[in-house]
Amino acid sequence: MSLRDALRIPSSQITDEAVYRDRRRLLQFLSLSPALALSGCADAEPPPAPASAAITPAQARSGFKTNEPLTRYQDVTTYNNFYEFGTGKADPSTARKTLKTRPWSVAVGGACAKPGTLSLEDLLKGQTPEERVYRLRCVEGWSMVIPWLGVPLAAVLKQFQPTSQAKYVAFTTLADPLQMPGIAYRSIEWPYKEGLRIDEAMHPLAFLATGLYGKPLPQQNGAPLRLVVPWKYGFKSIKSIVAINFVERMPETAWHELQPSEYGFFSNVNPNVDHPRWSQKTERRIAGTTNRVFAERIPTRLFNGYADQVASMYAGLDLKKWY
Ligand SMILES: Nc1nc2c(c(=O)[nH]1)N[C@H]1C(S)=C(S)[C@@H](COP(=O)(O)O)O[C@H]1N2
Ligand SMILES: [Mo]
Repeated sequence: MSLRDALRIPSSQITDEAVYRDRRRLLQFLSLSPALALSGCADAEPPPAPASAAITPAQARSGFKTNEPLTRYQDVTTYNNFYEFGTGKADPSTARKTLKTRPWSVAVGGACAKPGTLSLEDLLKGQTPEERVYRLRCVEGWSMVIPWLGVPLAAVLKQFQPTSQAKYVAFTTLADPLQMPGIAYRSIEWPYKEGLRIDEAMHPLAFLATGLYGKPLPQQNGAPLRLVVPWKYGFKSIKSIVAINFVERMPETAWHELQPSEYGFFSNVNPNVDHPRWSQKTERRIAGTTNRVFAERIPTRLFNGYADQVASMYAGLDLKKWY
């Protein structure tokens, strides 16, 4: 595939095409001038998390399900962002299934008492799989409702006994050009990286998914293990995780590295803070409809509708400054 092909917009491109084309043009620009991608200066550290951000278990559980119509399996698994397999929405599902998801291991390290590289089976041993029906809001302005299968992130992280130096958690995706054809293009500074503040990572809504619709996770959705953080823009929900690190400083993240003025570390869904190039007030809901072209536009909600569960973590934080 040529670079031109990789950046071509397929005629099947549907949701928010103008916005999407714009984002892709930025990518093209950045990948052709790598120096620009590195020109962002480091942000100052944000104020620490409030001391008591605890929510009750009942409050947490109220966010675990929603009665909103589910996005069809077919759409969840064919309309994807997974740039390691190409930048088109259909690329991840149509790419040859070259990603080898078994055996799979995850290296966990940094500020913790019990670091180690564990097989996926050992990482998840003793955990009880749960279903979570979450909204997923992409920064591009479309959203889905997805029934995930997996385990709470906190339960997995606690096994490694993070120390008091562990202020943030950094996640890394596999970056293997032999298994991931999109790695040949510098659309992102591979490997894809993401991060959470430690209290966000330990929040009951933060989830590690291993499946969806009761089935194992397809390659295009981030098999065999991906993060799901429902109150943040979709790009925080990093796929095909191979490393987890407890760190003291706010870690660099893939989209922030590419364009710091447009993609912040927190990236909480917020209709009151527009993307510099488009509004975030509404979204096109790809759910409960057979036609995603004319999927209805609905208002975007603060923290993607999870404010009751998560807002306390950001008390006193200027959400415009810490976008
Ligand atoms: N490694 C990796 N993780 C990723 C991405 C990616 O390109 N690479 N795309 C992100 C974006 S922009 C979104 S919206 C979600 C999409 O998840 P889905 O395809 O399962 O709906 O995955 C996120 N995780
Ligand atoms: Mo996204």
